[in-house]
Amino acid sequence: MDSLRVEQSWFVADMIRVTTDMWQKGWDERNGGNVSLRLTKDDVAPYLKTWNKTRILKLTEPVEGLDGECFLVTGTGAYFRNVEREPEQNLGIIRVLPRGEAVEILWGFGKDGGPTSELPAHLKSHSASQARAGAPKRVVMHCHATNLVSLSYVLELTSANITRALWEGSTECLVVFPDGIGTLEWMVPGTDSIGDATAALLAHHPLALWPFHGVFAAGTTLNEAFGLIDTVEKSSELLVKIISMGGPHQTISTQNLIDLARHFGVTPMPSALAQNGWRVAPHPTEKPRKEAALFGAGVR
Ligand code: 2HA
Ligand code: ZN
Repeated sequence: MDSLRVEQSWFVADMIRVTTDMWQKGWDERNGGNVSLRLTKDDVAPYLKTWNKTRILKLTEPVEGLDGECFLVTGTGAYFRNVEREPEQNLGIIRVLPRGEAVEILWGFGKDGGPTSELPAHLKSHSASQARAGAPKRVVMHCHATNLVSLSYVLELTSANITRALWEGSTECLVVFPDGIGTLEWMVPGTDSIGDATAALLAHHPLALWPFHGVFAAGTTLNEAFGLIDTVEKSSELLVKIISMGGPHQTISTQNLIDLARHFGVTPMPSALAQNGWRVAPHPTEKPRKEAALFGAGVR
């Protein structure tokens, strides 16, 4: 009898597809980006017996609320470009051990590889994102979405301002992410601190911006997490073009946003709805001004 191979499972197939799409989008140069998918007991049950050479990896800090949970995760140093060709080298499956102090590597990551360097942010975000309403969030996704990262150099970095700009960048955005995008300060990646800060944002928003670096999304499926980032990135591309053309001459108004929210039955993030338009940060060579340039609001 042929032995059951996890490479043939729906979850490895879907992970290959999404990481390949992310590579082709240009969001994951070199080893940039990482993805984790929570697996159910039913997902892993058929394969558990075939995984008999496991390794233990101690976590830098214990993680709460995930004891016994299994995740399919991209590997540290893994190039998304290579996931399709060598899934067992570039992906792996981990199980969180009791007390959340360590994980057991059940499958993958080559001979001596391990899970993504951003594992703290992933595990903490898996835990925290369950606080949001709706179906369980099984996916945490990080990448270097080009236009969104570009915007982080120019827009005033508050969650309300970035959210408002993205909502005005294209009409579907408010409907796709009414809870907006949270924004961090620049922080050193791969640390427990950036993991804690990201998880705190993903308890309230489906998305978190790491300025000058990338984005995190927490979604119910790989498809949904990818769709969130794709939508944000489309709006960001439009905004980059709009700002490059000198800024908007007209835009989606606050009343338009209210009408959209009512029609689609969503509740917009209050601080982003209350903000009148969106702002670019003052250029460092500009003299201090009373108020930063108002891009959105100035065109009503
Ligand atoms: O895995 O993207 O943030 C490489 C990264 C770190
Ligand atoms: Zn990154």
